[in-house]
Amino acid sequence: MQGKTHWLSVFILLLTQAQLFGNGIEVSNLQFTGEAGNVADLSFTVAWENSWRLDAGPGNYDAAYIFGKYRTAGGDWQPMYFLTLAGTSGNATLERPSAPAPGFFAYRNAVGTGNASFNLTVQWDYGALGVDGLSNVETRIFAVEMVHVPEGAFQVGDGSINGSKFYQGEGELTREPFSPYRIDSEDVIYIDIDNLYYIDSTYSGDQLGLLPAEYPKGFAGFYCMKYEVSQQQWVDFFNTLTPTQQATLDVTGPNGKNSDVVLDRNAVSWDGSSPATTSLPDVAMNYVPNTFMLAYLDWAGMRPLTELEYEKACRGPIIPVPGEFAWGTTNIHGTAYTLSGAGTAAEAITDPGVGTGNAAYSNLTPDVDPLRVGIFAASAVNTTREETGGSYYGIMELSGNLMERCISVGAVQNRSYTGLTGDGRLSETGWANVSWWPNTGLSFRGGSIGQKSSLLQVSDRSYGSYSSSISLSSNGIRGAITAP
Ligand SMILES: [Ca+2]
Ligand SMILES: [Ca+2]
Repeated sequence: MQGKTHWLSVFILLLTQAQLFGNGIEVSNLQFTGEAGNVADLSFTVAWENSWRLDAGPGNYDAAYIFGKYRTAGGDWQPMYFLTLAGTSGNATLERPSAPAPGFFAYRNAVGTGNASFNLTVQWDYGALGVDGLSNVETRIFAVEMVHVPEGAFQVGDGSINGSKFYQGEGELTREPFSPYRIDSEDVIYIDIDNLYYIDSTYSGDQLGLLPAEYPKGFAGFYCMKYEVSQQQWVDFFNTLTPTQQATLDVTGPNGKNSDVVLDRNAVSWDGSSPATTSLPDVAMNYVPNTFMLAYLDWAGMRPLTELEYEKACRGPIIPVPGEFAWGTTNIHGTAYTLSGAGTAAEAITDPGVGTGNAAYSNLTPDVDPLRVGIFAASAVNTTREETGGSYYGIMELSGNLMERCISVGAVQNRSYTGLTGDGRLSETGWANVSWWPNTGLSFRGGSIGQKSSLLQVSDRSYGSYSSSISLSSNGIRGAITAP
């Protein structure tokens, strides 16, 4: 239920030891179970709660995205690329995304809901990497909950044009009524007054250009993280970096929150040499500038969403409702929330709205701070889309909590984006180094803890393209991967 990346680390000499982390997605029983010709069999169990595969409604499924890192003799961590994948429990479908993403997906091979648990074995060709035997090898396997968004047509914009929302241009700027813009392929989209368009505002974007065929438009299927990245996920990432990379991506440093104390619930602390820690592992990770977000996604073998994919992830293929939020209606709770179990994995809201939409926004959270990921699904009185805040496909917190940074339609360096994923490796200094990934001009979507409700609307583009990469208490991280 929580959006943690849980990793499990093992030395070959300690095969029987397994660590379990929290109550979200878990990796356990990690061990080398065979070895032949310098190719090792690596086996483990991945399990999480509230999994689904549906044949009606959205007709989609959730999945674990699994990737590994290894190091030898305490050296630098490197990504693991697996030769072959095998589901040994018989109930999982395994799927590898396009190169260079180093991980793979595991999901239900049949319709069902509830707990998922898969026993998996993958083959790792360590000999090809020049690794001399397994005795000094340490491996960590990470798992992230994701949601499959199927291929299909949909619409962007909701029929209103305030907030520089997308609409179908009809040649005259002021002509009403406005229609959403339908996307029914990955073909080139022209941005002009006769095609995809939006009205000009301070951060709307340049109203120019075209989206090449390679730019992900949301028609093709993709996987989207079920939750915003948590602080534990960030710390797990940070603690696999080299000292040079850590100096670059230190959220406690001047490019982040510039403090080791808890600030707006960012509780990440780092003394410059020991592993970084957080006392709020389940709370969404904030204070990350664009460059930090992109580094995380490159390391994990993921990529940013485009703002078109963001609207698809929220709305699905159904007809847009003017002013709708990620849960598909315009209803939204307006009274401050009370927390129980604050700071724990079981952090919950004791007084969620009933029969209306729930989200963290407009000062409704204690001290205007972000909440733990997945809190609304866990707290809802009725498990409706409104009360859980869930999107059409079951993706959480797409409206509110932290802002969703997406690749914009409205900036030239963003329109060159091709949807290439990271390869699991950062530059020596710690930056993402994926072709055509922009780090400025991004679209800040879905609103956040301190913002008014209109900014939480699915189609709102008040920050359709924002010029700089800044560290804010209200910006977070969410990753995607194009479906193979
Ligand atoms: Ca959000
Ligand atoms: Ca890279």
